[in-house]
Amino acid sequence: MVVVGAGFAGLRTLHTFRERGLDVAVIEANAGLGGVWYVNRYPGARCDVESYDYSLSFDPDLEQEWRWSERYATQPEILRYVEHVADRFDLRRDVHLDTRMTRSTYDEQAHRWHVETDDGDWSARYLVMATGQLSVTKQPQLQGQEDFRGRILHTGAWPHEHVDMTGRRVGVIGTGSSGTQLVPVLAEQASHLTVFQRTPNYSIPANNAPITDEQDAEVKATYPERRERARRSPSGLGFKPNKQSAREVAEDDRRALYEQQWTTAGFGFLLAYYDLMLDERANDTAADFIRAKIAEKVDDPTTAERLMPRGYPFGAKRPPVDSGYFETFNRDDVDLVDMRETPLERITEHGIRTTAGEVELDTIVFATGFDAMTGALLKPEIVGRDGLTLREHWNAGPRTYLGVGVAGFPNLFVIAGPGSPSLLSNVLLSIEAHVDWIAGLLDHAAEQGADEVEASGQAEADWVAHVNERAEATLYPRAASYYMGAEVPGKPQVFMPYVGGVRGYRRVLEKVVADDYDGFRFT
Ligand code: N01
Repeated sequence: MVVVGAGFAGLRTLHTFRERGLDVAVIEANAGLGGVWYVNRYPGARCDVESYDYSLSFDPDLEQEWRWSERYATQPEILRYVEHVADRFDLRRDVHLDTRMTRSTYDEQAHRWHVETDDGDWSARYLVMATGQLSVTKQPQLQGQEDFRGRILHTGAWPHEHVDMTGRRVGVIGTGSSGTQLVPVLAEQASHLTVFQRTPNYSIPANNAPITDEQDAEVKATYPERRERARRSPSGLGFKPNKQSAREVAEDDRRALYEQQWTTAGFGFLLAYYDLMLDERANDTAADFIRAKIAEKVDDPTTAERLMPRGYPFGAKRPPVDSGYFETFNRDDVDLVDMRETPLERITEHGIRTTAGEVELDTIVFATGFDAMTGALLKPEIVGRDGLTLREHWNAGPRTYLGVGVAGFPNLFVIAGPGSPSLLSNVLLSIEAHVDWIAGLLDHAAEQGADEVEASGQAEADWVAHVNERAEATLYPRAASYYMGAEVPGKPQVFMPYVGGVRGYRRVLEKVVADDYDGFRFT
């Protein structure tokens, strides 16, 4: 088996299949382990899922011995955890770093994948794409970029050496999760910070805090129950959905619940009422609450107004989970440029020019995100049956069966791919669920004496239709989000993750197993 990517998905795949006796090689383009956590080193980078949930669950001893220090772990701490896992399970010996897959071709006679890399070729029965959902950065091609005399950085490809921002005038373009995490920390370092905002975001406070020994002991005493709660929850985060509608309750009660969720729940705020992503008027109640919070936090009413998201539902773009983002705009040394009022014209030698004039800068940071969900799958060329490439097969948007298999691409599996809960879930939990499920699938193939496992075209078409139908019944498609492919000009506009929730999706997978892996062909 060749696995592409040595982030959490690739390492978990390596461990699971090596334990089952397969020869597994992981190829990884970066010089180190950790995938997104290896490259997203910008100041302030941390996870927006709680540490105890954003961690591997397959080994109870690992769960007990690792001690998280904060409710939301920082990037360096997560990377230390990845390294620990790699050492503890002796994973490094099968990982080939600095090796990029360039092309893979399925050999229909041999039933094997021929995998080409920039450091030699491999042949494998199974090819597993563990390439992540947010691993190819989106570099905006702004006019005049080459003229800029200062430094340009991207949050998703941050340098490994320390970047000293002391005394520097810094401009940040982009106010998604990365920008929102970066801005408060950069404001402390830079002499002046200018944030260039295109779309305001509904950001939720993280309420981050150190984890005490008592809290740690409490979680570890009941870890299996916590994991099970997560698996049975809609998002894989363990939040119990409220069965009430936001529109059914009295305004005071609703405000009280929002207030409580705002100060405790982080991402779980989105689940305050079951219909926030189903009913526009229910969603408006949460959006209004967040806008009122922004007005409370930001002293200058004009700046507050500019920071208030409008025109798309709360949650339809993934909400950032921040630590002091809005408050940062109360500083004298931080400015907000609203690019809807004063659009960016070009990068100049000395900074950024908008229709309101030039802002002089020493450093520009692109916090402009990723070619999400399909970027890393389409970057190399993957050639399936009859010479069909994955890019051709997906020219109108990604098509998968269950987010795992692709018709016409036998023995190819995607971990947490488009068509599965993926970015709408606690991704770590979804990764582990997929790896274990694929293990069962390959056991079944072995029992059948099959050399080839392939999703059928019909099963794929039915699943794609189901994924779209479920998404259409929600408010998710109503924003120009990366879930929709809207972040990259020219990308097909199709809602990519499965909105049916972790619990609902698990039931689908169980049913497919009960029906002898219905939808897959074993030959
Ligand atoms: O990227 P984004 P991100 N000119 O795509 C703007 C995960 N993550 O890196 O909204 C000007 O969300 C763009 O504007 P608009 C998490 O899942 C997790 O912040 O398109 N602006 C937007 O404001 C997250 O959701 C953690 O109008 C341009 C921003 O750049 C995902 O990664 C931490 C532009 C991009 O926002 C992506 O987050 C960080 C242009 N040409 C990230 N192009 C955790 O905590 C883009 N923008 C785990």
